[in-house]
Amino acid sequence: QGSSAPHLVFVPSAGMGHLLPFTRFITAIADMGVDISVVTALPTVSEAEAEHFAGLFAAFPAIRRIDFNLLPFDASAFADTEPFFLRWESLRRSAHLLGPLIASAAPRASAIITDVTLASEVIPVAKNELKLPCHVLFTSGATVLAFLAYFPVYLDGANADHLVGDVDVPGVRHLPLDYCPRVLRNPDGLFTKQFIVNGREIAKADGMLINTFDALEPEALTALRGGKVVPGFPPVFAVGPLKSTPTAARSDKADSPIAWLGEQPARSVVYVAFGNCNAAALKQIREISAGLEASGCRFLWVVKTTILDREDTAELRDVLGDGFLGRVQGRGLVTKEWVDQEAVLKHPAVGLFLSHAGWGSVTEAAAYGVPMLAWPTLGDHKIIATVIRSGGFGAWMEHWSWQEEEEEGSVVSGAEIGEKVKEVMGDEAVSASAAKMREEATKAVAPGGSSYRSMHEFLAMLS
Ligand code: BUP
Repeated sequence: QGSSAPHLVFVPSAGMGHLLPFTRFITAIADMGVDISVVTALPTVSEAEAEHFAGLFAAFPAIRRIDFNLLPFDASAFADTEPFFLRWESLRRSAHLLGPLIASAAPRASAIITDVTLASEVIPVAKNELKLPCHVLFTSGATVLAFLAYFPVYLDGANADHLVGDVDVPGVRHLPLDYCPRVLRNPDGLFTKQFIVNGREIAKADGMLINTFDALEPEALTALRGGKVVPGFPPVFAVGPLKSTPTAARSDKADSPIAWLGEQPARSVVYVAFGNCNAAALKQIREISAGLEASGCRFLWVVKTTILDREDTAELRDVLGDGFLGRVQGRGLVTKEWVDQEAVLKHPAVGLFLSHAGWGSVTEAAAYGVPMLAWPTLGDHKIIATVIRSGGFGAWMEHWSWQEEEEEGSVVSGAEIGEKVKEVMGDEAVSASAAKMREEATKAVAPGGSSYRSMHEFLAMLS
């Protein structure tokens, strides 16, 4: 790049669900006349992330890497806290080191783009210390962003105990307590504290970048931009759907499901995957298998028995029970491997996506017009499921709860899963809405489209 190109310094956070949107955005703008540096926290949190970073720097040699050595972090004060929340805390507590690190970057940084989980620490470093504009790349949707931004305002007006109830996000929608991330019910929890400080601080950012598009989340985008959620909220740039990157981790293992899909009739396959962080209880996995078998549909199922960063040693045959794989041979493919999900969703053989409703999955399904059957597991998934429902491109079984690993609780029966899969597969209204969403997504990123214009407005603001 020429020396006059703006130099953007990206500060991603931990977790593939956070890293993937960053690399998608970075690779989308890599040839748009900007210099790019990426802060990489060391030690890396997982092999998947290390591979992902390595892939990015190998595919884009012009992108600079800024090593960020984290300070030792004693997590003993946070018993029973999710490993990712601890990792975010560790990043947050080292964030003051970013000032000198970024100050010494050459060419001089022109702006910082931070992950939202680090916002309350990185925005002050950028603005007060480095005197640089700071943008937030939000890794979920605009509806969830509206909830995050409004949540501290809601708490200020709520009772003194900060007890969480239904949250009416102005101009967006009424979110019953049950839709809000369950972890927020613990006012003293680490995540709750991070969520509140980040939610307050993002109002001071110079811009919010989101992997969404106007037709996918019209209410939330209009409300955020109009200052209805939080008055004076920063400019919101809806720049999606962002395409996957040629560096996608482990994409080389993707051949077999794609080859298998090539042998299946159009729109005949249910793709079943619940993201990186959601392992179902064994008894629920058995019911899903019964449901898929009973549905009579073809299926491609990514099974996870443990969450990311723990070794998944269970044998599929033991997990799925005797005879299942034999009975569904030819019409069902089950894998524990990472699949190239975007290639799957893009494939004409796929007719339905049974999903946990993670934002990455929803934007990919919307981009390729694949109807969804949402089975939210945790975190922001129920809020995201409201986007699927209001967009009409899928169904959400609100009463289907999710038990993780060995948790006790009621499971959703195979019979019910099978019925619902069949029903949504055959639902023409849902198919039509999904096809319409794909058209809108395609229009949004094409020259002149809403996301195309948003991306260019953002880039113009940097110069
Ligand atoms: Br699993 C899996 N292949 O096998 P979400 C996931 N992905 O490409 P998250 C694959 O990971 P939460 C696989 O395409 C998507 O971009 C998928 O993101 C890709 O869920 C991403 O859907 C998954 O946002 O869980 O982040 O795993 O939402 O709970 O944080």
